[in-house]
Amino acid sequence: MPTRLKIAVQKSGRLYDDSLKLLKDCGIDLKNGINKLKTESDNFPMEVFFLRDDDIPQYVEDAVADIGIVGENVILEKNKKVSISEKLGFGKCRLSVAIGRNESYTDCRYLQGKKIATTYPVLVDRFLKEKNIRAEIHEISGSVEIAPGIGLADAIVDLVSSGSTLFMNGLREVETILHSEAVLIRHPSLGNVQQQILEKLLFRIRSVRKARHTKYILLNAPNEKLNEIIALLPGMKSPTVLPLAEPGWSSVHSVVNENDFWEIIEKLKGAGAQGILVVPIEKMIL
Ligand code: PRT
Ligand code: ZN
Repeated sequence: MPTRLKIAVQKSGRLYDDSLKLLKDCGIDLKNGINKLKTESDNFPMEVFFLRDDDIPQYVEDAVADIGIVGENVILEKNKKVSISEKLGFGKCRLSVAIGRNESYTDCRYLQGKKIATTYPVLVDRFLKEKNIRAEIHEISGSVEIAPGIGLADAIVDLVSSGSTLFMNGLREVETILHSEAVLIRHPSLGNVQQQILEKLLFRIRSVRKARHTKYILLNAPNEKLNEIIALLPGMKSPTVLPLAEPGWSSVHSVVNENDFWEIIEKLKGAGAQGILVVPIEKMIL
């Protein structure tokens, strides 16, 4: 069997859907086998292992998997010998300190001598040392948010995304220890073939991610306004300009960044652009 790049992804949970979607958007089709532990691709030299997220760093360190997709929070907590190849832009969250909603809080000295419940003892310990605070870390394996309510701890450190879990448990966020998102990790020394497959994969991931943030824009412009309109459009190089059947008018095509999008549209309309169409881009190869 030809060499395949072995990737570990979460078998279920918050990163599962986005991890598989990323592979799909990269044009990698996976066999829908009954085997839920692993599968492979027919059209890309890749084998996929489905694992618990906490185990992924160890599997990659041990080279059982060559690469993996996991939250940066897990990598930083576990301290394994793996390197981060690429941030992936999904699974975004923050690791935060939370205390009872009615407690008064001015700064992190509040935590001095307190009991903190968390599933992230390493990151909490590092944070406390940086801030010169002595506190007791109480490691628990889940449902951290209930610890203050049952008298197990004075504060917690946990992952937060919308904040609703904290809110529902009468807690409020007072410090952010780190921001995290899903990352692609790799074994530090891959074989030549695996390295080449990884580079292909990274090229595709970057093209897909770039396209997600970019839109293709088409508009009609009166020729006397073309220079002004073109100046508003950054594009990859310069915009494409095609004559319309109607004399004195041109069609202008370009790409715009999602972040600048509304501002540019308003300016384009102000400059006389008409019939503006905005369409998603599937892949963007630079
Ligand atoms: O079974 P397995 O061990 O694989 O999964 P798991 O239960 O350990 O992990 P999972 O699926 O919950 O999370 C996987 C990864 O998703 C984490 O390591 C983070 O990198 C990322 N992520 C993003 C989150 C969240 N957002 C998140 N909100 N992980 C957990 N949460 C939890 C948090 O612990 C808290 O209980 O969601 C709750 C808070 O959410 P909000 O929206 O109420 O603030
Ligand atoms: Zn887990």
